[in-house]
Amino acid sequence: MSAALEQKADEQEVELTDGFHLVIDALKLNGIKTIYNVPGIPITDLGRLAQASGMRVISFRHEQNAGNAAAIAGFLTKSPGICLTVSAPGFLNGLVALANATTNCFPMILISGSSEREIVDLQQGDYEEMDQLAIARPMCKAAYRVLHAADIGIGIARAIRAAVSGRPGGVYLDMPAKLFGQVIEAEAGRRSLVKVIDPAPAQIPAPEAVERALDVLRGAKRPLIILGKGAAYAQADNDIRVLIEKSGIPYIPMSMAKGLLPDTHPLSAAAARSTVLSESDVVMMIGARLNWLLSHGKGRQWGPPGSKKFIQIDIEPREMDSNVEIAAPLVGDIGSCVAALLRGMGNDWKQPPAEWTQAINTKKEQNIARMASRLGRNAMPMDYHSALRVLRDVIKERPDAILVNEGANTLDQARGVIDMYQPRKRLDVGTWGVMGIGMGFAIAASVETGKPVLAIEGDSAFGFSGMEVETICRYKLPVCVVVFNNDGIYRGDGVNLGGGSDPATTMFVPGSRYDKMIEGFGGVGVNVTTPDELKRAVDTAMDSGKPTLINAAIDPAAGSESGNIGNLNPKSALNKKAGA
Ligand code: ADP
Ligand code: TPW
Ligand code: MG
Repeated sequence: MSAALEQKADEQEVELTDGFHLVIDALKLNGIKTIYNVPGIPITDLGRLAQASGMRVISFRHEQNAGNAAAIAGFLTKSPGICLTVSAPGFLNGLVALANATTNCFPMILISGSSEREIVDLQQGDYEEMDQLAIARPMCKAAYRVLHAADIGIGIARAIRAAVSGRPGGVYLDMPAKLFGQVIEAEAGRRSLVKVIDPAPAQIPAPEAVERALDVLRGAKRPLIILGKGAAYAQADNDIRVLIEKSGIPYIPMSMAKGLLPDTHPLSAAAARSTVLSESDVVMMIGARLNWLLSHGKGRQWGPPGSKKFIQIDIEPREMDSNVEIAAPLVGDIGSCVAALLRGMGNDWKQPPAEWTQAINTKKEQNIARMASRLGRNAMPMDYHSALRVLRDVIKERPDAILVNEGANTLDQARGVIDMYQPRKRLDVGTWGVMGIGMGFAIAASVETGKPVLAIEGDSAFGFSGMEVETICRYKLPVCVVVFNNDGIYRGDGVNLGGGSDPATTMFVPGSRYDKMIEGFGGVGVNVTTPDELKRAVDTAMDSGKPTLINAAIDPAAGSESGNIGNLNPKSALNKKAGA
């Protein structure tokens, strides 16, 4: 504090504030109620004071998990999730989550404490010194630094706006240690705060773009809609359902768009996915990118080259033509675009030809029957399907529970087997297929929604964030983790090709008991080997709301290399034995 200000405060009893309080006040002014945090110099007191001020502060064991929690909080609420970390290593740990959030278009703000500019810029070797702003910049949508307490209000306003407007994404906010202790007059501080008005303004599509899209749709004989997680994020649930039902166009949901309409909806073509992708003539993407998850909109999966026209609804104009030509780009926010399409469709919209919908239904019935016979088997040891049948029933009985899912086979099989019934209830590895989101997502899902959470985790996937079961126990969250324990990555029967005594590179300790981990923190651990045991254990956990970890023993030989995406593995031309 400056001597003059100190004296003035003493003499006139002027009310003072400081950087710590201004950060908290700025967040609260903007409706932010929760911080996902790992304490340490220089932000320990920021967490404490935030808690003292009535904010919820959830302290994690590792910043990556706190960052993933903030990211999914952003997806679930359309308000940026806040992750708070210490400098250099804590910042770097959080950065993976920030980059992942940006890739997935989830709004979050990573606030990291940092060292003083004078020392960092001369590289004089401060405690946890790093030029964090420079490092964060290419990993996120925007990156800012605040140097003066009087700028905290503006800094946080800019961060919020950058995170949620247009295509949402991650924002980095650098706060050097000195900032927190800076003192200014409280009145000046109050005036410096900014309540962001309309942080994510509606982006209305151009009328001619709407007409163009409707023209292309009208000309379609075999139309298809693809719903992506942008559609789930947009929270235009009702209009999207009306659009699909009024148009009669079959749709497939991308993984995190499952449940936007119930997966059991008659127009869902998910069970005839390869048929509709290859045979459709017009495809309208709503909040889904033509990236690797849709094989870039080309190749065998999409039928003969030139056989399709694409309509794409997206808020990001540069997404158009990113992989293939978009015949009708519809740039705007999904709520506004879908509403405009509905208005333009009028009351005499012609449903797609019956041959198309009938062909899809025939295919669906075949595939559903095939799946049913796989699900009906009671393999011993359990395979993926016998365990997932049970979890499918759990979600059917408790459709408002949130499902978190990661792994390879554990992810791909669960996505196919478990129907979702409500929007934004399925949270998974997203655009990167990243491992490690599990416990962070589960914790934030529970904190943000108050709903029970079922996390279905491969044993490898779980390991990336498993220490956070302590956090789940500490905050007494209603999270039930089911570890699909097949003794390894993809499979538990790998061999050491060198013949030595070391285990194979993809193996873990066989017969591990992950359930014992949570018992150490006062949670409920259960080991199960049959579908009946699994069902009982999950039901008990979901009824009680007690933190629970169920170790589900899965046949080590049941999985396949990389789940459904084994084709993406490069193969050595020399060592034929290495590939699975
Ligand atoms: P998926 O993986 O489910 O296919 P993607 O993450 O690839 O979904 O695509 C989501 C898309 O949604 C992004 O291109 C993003 O710009 C867009 N998006 C996100 N929110 C909105 C919104 N409110 N309005 C329009 N587009 C949005
Ligand atoms: C950050 C590579 C993809 S899937 C996976 C790994 C390590 C684990 C698969 O084993 P799991 O599931 O979870 O036991 P299952 O049922 O098939 O046995 N590091 C990061 N992200 C990714 N995607 C990997 C590594 C990977
Ligand atoms: Mg495994």
